[in-house]
Amino acid sequence: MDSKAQELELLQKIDRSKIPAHVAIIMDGNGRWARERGLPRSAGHKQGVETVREIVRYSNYLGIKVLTLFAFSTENWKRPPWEVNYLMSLPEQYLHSELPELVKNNVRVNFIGDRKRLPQQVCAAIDKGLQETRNNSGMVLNFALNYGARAEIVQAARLLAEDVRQGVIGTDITEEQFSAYLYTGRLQLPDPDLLIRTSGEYRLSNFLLWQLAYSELWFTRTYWPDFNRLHLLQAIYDFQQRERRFGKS
Ligand code: V07
Repeated sequence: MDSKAQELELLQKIDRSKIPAHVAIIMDGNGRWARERGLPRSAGHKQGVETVREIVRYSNYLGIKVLTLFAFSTENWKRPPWEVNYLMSLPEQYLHSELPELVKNNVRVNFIGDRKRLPQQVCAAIDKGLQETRNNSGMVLNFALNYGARAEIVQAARLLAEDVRQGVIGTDITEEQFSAYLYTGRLQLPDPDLLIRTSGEYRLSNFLLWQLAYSELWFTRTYWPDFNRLHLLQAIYDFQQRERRFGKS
């Protein structure tokens, strides 16, 4: 069966009224994809950007409301300088080629992470993306860059402590109040319904620890550069077969 036929078959099995509102993806396996082809790691990242283009388009087509992509973790600074430099060129590259289409398709670009360590050129590219899409009302495309969940939680605690000190709120903190201090709370993003991780690793790797509390988790051995719309459809189909209980018995 060719991939178009497989796509149509999966689309028929999927309940289009129950598409997960927020899908988050850990895009792993670019390096291994490259190594297995005898290519430099940068070639894997380059192909990974092609996958980002395809998955963003298709997510929008499916009616996903929020797509969060883990592009660069706070741990990724430990990689060799040439690789970090290459990775830091990707936000600008991606936005340079895709921003007109994102604007046209009513996609709103968003960003979570610590801007402080990001190079100026990356911040400028992000700002341009935020600025040019800020009035869009369609899918939110949320890039996690220099993101770490524990740092996010600690930073939320600091902001909250300061508000307590200033008497803005009391000390009887609720989960809802706390959530509001996270990156995702400040942007009013819902928690992810579905987390996808590629490349056969079964870890959260310090990604959205608070927000993933009740998310369905879906793993595939497929490397990110080989991930395509069929994998996304399969993940959504599997998601729809599960019964979400949110801690209820
Ligand atoms: C990166 C490609 C995807 C696989 C994972 C690592 C490599 C898109 C972006 C991006 C980020 C911000 C933005 C627009 C695009 C990106 C990095 C790495 C650092 F506003 N892909 N991608 N950023 N990879």
